[in-house]
Amino acid sequence: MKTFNYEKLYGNTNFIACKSGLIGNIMSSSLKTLLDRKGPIKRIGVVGMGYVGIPSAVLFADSPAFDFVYGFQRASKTSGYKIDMLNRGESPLKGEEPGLEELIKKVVNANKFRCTSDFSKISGLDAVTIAIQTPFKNPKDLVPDFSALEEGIRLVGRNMSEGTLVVLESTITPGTTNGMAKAILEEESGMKAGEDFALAHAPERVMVGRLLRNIREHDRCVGGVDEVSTRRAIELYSPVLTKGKVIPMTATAAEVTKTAENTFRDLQIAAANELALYCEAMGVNFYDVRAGIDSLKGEGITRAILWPGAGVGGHCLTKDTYHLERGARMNEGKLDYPEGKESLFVLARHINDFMPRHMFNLTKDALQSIGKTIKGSKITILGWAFIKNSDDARNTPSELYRELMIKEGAIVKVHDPYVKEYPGVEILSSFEEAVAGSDAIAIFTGHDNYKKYSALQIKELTSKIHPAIIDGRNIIDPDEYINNGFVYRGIGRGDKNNHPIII
Ligand code: SAJ
Repeated sequence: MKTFNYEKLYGNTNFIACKSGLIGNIMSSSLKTLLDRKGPIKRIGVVGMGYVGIPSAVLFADSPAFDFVYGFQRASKTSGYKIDMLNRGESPLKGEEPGLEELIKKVVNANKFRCTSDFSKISGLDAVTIAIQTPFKNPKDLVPDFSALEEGIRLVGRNMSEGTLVVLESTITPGTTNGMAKAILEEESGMKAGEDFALAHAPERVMVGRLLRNIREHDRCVGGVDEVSTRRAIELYSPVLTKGKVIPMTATAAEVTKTAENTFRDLQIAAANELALYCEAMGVNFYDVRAGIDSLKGEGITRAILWPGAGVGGHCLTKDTYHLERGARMNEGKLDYPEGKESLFVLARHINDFMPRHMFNLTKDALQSIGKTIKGSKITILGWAFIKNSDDARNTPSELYRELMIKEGAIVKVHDPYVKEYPGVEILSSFEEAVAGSDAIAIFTGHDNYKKYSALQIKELTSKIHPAIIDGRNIIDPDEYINNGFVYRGIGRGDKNNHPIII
């Protein structure tokens, strides 16, 4: 683990310079003096006990560089249960999260971590990070729902002390740290950012299923509203990084970096989805084409073709494009862009949002090929989580498909091995019960569990002569199913989607 040289960081002004040389505005001496007097960060608060806040808090708590960590969670009906669970050393996150439960137990037993809903405990802490969801109320008009974030920032501002470092880890519209966040903290605390307290943005880069590893091993972009804030934030994150390194920049550059990296990923997925749709139309196998394109290597040629699928879900890719768009459009006057042309990034969102509807069209086509309609058919959705082997169902692509099916008069059953409950949807944990009597099965999530079932086993459960199977994650072998009398459809499988039905 990296040791932290406090003197070296503060003593030497050109310790770290990013390409632009800017790591925030000029170094304000008053804040530097204040922090020098305060000394190194020892007591930390993490606001928001979710997929980002919980692993961050226990990693801070597990670091010998820090003395104690509070996890702050509102005692709300939906999330209050997490407080007692965490203080019992249990993880409220149900998916596969290697090492997380053990680490929670360790830091709770060592009295280095405690979860509380008493936000007054923020006073006297040296640093507070905020990891609260930042969804979009209405992507079309680029209106974010910052209500939860704003409330969190207000609670921090109301309770923080002089010299506290506040770090926003949530993904936010570029300009928010220097804008809304700074204004609220100054209003609530009566203090000034960059003089009486430090303020920075250090966006999270975690993926469910590898939360701890991602925080330790991914590089961390850290951007303060001024140079002292950036350095204080570097002091906070350096001790928890193992392979990752800190990348200092300005707060706005960090906001753009985060929103852009997710926007680019979404764009790459949209390109794969569009190519898959084209491959279906032209009767070829996307995966052959992908392997072909991927074979062009060397001379610095990289071909990062991602994977098509039943849709893009989660709390990140489904909204970060709109944060980036909003950041740019808030500078409309300075933006030079082709007249009347839609943003490439937003178009990518539309293509990825179309994929559950494409799954619906494939199901309709498959049933029609055996003289059935969606109306009255029994449809099974395999996978409600947005990503495999996880219980995370935020913005799951399965939801639109289910709605379209119900609207068309189908009887829909949903199965997921990890997601236990979801507002308004009955999630079955018995695979057999979910598939029994089904006319069509749509694979929405590539859970490893599903790979253990054979075509014959599934056919028996459906007790249909020609059940339909729609593979939205390319996890089954089309020939195994076709040869067992299934009607097969797969995203990107133009080579198989018009197969003759084997009697
Ligand atoms: N997906 C595809 N095809 C692909 C990859 C993903 O259809 O080739 C779908 C997935 O099935 C899922 C969705 O996209 O429904 C998102 O998947 P993801 O693998 O991007 O998972 P996230 O959203 O949890 O993680 C992303 C990551 N961002 C980048 O890699 C740039 C992660 O590093 C971020 O920390 C995370 O967003 C976040 O929290 O912002």
